[in-house]
Amino acid sequence: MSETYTPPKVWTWDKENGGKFASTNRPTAGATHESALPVGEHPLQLYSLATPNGVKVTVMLEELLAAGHKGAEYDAYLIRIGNGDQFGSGFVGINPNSKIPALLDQSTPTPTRVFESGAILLYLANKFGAFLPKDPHKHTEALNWLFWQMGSAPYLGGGFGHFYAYAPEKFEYPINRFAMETKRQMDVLDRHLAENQFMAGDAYSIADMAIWPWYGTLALGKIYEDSGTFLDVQSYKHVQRWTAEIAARPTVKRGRVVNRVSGPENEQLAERHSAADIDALGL
Ligand SMILES: N[C@@H](CCC(=O)N[C@@H](CS)C(=O)NCC(=O)O)C(=O)O
Repeated sequence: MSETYTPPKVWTWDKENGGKFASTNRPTAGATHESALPVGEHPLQLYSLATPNGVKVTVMLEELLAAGHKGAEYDAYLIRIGNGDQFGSGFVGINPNSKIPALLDQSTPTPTRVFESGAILLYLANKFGAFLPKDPHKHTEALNWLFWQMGSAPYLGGGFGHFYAYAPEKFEYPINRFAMETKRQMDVLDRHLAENQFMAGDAYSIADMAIWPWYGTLALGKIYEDSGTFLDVQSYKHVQRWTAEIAARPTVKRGRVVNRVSGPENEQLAERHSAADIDALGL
């Protein structure tokens, strides 16, 4: 790869351009193969993987169940994005964007598909009337931060994470650009959490559930190897306080293991079909 690159007049696909996701990335949408999705007996069918975007939803489902919402019972099926499962015809039917997480609600008169993790959190919050404050001011504040996360995390994951951890070479320009932006975002959170217990004020909400799997995991130094030191995450004291408080929730401990197929053995649960599947891990 040359140091100075002059873009051609028309971009063409170089399949060999390397990087961790080169085998699945492509410039077109749609299904690549026929593959029906499995369907279980519970009202909610989740097709996902325990990346930060996937964890948002499994934490919400565990929160709903713990709060007594029996209608939130779910089957969680594993989508191995490294193997291209997201391009199967059944998955594309639920999410034409071919990205986890995707949800199918079979309890509605006709099944409802929901994709985009923020839309899934909002759908579940509205369906069960939970984890989204009713007070108009706090409600709006929760939505402000939910949408902040949806717009901001691609700079952390697709920007910083991609160039710091996954790109075939370490390029200074994009690492600098996205390290600076990620630190700016951490400072945004730190200043807000200095004044607020949770993102929407005094009540834990879907805004926290959206933000924690990305920025809390970063604060714990667990997202990209050595990135905690590189970005000096310990200096964000209020993010650290909030991260620890949320990490201690039993529901978060449960939700983060669902559809997880890497890391410590006792934190891996490829599929979840009942509470007992998680209980068996003895978290
Ligand atoms: N904005 C989407 C992003 C989802 C997303 O990027 N999912 C990744 C895993 S974290 C994925 O499925 N990647 C597979 C691919 O890009 O082919 C959301 O929040 O749901």
